[in-house]
Amino acid sequence: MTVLEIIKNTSSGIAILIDPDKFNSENDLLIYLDKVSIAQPDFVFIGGSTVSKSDFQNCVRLTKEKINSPIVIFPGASHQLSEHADAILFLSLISGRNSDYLIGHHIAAVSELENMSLQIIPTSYMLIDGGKKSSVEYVSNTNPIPKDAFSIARKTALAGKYLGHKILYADAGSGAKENISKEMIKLLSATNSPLIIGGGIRSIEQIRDAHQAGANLVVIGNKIEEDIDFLLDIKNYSLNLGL
Ligand code: 1GP
Repeated sequence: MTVLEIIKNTSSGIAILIDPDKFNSENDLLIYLDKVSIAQPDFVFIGGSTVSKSDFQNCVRLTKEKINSPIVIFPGASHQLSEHADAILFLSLISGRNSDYLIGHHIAAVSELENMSLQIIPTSYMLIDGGKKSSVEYVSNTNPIPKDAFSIARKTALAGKYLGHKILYADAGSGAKENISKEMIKLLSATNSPLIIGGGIRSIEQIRDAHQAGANLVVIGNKIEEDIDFLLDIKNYSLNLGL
């Protein structure tokens, strides 16, 4: 199955986000990867708002060596590419009005992408206000959709779908104070696009709520960096779903 098909066919997926910028040394990254591999997440996402090309490529290569889960590029910019990954979320930041993040970086990535065999997944990427200014918001110089602007969020999601995007990623931003509400997830899920939810998720209850509200895949980054034992909770959650 392709990465897109796996996401479409799950209602309880978990992706662990690795931002290569968060590690001070290769050794720190290797220790982290060993721990993530034990949790056996459905996916590893790799990307960040400010990561350099060499750090990015090194991180994907090492992740491929250490972890069996499919690797999906969650790019912060056009240089975040690697042939060692399985797929790339070809993100269009449709909550914003910055042409660089709607089409500019995409064109810049083409000459490398056409020489790689990555699965390219056209993705609507929507930032929803998470209670503090996120790095993506700052770097892209865009505003998120207010957390209670349900009609705007729904219409934005549908516009992305009508443009041909195959998946919707709604993100409260890395380290968000407030994760996306169940009400918002239900509304976005009703647009019938495979749905990825992330930003500020810090508990199993929040993961369960997101899945029950209609998220196919939940992305977790900061919480694991802060509390590595959370990986065990995630593993138990996934195991218990199969019972
Ligand atoms: C951010 O959705 C991801 O783009 C993950 O956010 O690091 O807050 O889990 P956290």
